[in-house]
Amino acid sequence: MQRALFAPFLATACLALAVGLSGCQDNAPSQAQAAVPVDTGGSLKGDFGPPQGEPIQAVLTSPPHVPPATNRDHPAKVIVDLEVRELDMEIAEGVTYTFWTFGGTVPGSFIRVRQGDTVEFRLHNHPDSKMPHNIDLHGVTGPGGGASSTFTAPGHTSQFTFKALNQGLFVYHCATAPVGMHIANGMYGLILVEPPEGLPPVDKEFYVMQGDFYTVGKYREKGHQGFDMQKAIDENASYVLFNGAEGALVGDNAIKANVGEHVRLFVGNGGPNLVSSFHLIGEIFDKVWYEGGTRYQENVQTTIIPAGGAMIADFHLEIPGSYVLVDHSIFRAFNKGALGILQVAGEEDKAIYSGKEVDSVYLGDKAVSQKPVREAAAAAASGKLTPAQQVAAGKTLYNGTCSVCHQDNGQGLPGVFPPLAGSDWIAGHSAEEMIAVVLNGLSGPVKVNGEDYNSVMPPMSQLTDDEVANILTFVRQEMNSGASSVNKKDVAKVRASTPRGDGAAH
Ligand code: HEC
Ligand SMILES: [Cu+2]
Repeated sequence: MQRALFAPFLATACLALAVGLSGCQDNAPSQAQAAVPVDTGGSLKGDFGPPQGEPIQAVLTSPPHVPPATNRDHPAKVIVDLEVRELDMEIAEGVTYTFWTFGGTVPGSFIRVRQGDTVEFRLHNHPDSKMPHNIDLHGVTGPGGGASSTFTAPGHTSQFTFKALNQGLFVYHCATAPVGMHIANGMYGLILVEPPEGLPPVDKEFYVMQGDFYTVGKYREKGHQGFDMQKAIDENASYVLFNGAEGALVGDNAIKANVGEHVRLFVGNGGPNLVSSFHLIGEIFDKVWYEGGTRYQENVQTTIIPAGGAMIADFHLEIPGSYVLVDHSIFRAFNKGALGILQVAGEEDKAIYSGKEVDSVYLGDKAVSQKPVREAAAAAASGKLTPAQQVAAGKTLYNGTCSVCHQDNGQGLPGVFPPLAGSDWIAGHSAEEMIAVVLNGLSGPVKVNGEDYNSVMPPMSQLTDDEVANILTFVRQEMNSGASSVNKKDVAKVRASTPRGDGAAH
């Protein structure tokens, strides 16, 4: 996109350098010269005159989809209709949350216009809403970015018009008081203002946006969860998510591409609090338009996306498999949900990568859809949870939680990790004692099926009561022929009766 401007700029640079240096040759630009940025002129040069032709209705897309390129060589009048909806949706398996949305999704609908366009923006607040809302678009030149012009009560519509003077990828968000709460509930999205010549063409484009969420219950605690203002003030997120839900980009929802394709990610960070260290495990970004601006950096591993900021990343796919999007502040990925998958199909290339997928151990239960967990949670909510549902949910949770050490089928590793399947330790101990092992860990000598172990199992108290109940029901019934099931009240009792040590999860 900067190509057309290179030649004249290099000539100028040569002139300037020639004052103090010799040997500046026009026909042999050095690498350093080629990387010197070109001035786009900013908002001063972003007005290409009045809109031409008939007004165009903007195509809005839900994440992870991106509207097609505008493919225009002139400024137009573009009409955007965006509707605010307050909706109960899943934030994690078996956990619901009342999201406030732009367009019915978190993040909100993706908007794509061209620099110089005149945008007629209509904000509709659905009659079922309980709150007034507005919108501040970071791509708007003018006080409040549209916020004061768009304060909209439930059942009303507001309209304002702006000219998109600066190119770039911009965040938009609600700015109605309390602003932090509206953003924490999911009120943000992205608007791309294309440079006049468009972005370089790629094969696939995706829309991903990170956000942090604050629930009264802890991570994955089942049922409907309300917003926790104090946790938000303390910046103590219960969830850090891509596209508004744990699993929004996992399993069947993974984004998909093929070997040989050029892929582009438009990634925003709604915050409200946390800065993202955005990383794609197993790929290197060929280009990153950092902070959503005009310059790109090349060959990037991890890029910072500020709260209320965005970036564009381009890369080429060589090897098939699962590539994992994470916030590399890594507890957020594995313990708060900030994880998504790019599933790449195609031919192996052993010269570049030898193969062998390690997902199951690396990602644990994060890489697979947790449908059985959701079904068990729904059944528990209606008081009809069966041991079979607990076993199914427990099996899903066992994978990656316990299987890392006790192995996929509970067979253990001789001398290192004792078996859970057909364990005489389990046969000789109560359900309460098993619960205590999971919550508090176990160390010192133990004998299982005639073999001595003297190692350490760390406490796994970050698991919720129903997760522990379901895992142990699976281990007891499926791996140890029919011991009794465990319910979450038993787990709560054991948890309450054992003080948590320093540094343990609650
Ligand atoms: C980091 C490795 C690790 C993980 C993860 C782990 N364990 Fe263990 N577990 C051990 C070790 C090591 C021992 C033996 C401790 C000792 O030697 O005192 C053990 C012992 C046990 C025992 C008693 C001995 C037996 O084999 O019957 C039970 C029950 C058990 N673990 C259940 C679980 C469950 C359920 C999970 C998942 C929630 C789990 N463990 C996760 C390492 C682990
Ligand atoms: Cu709002």
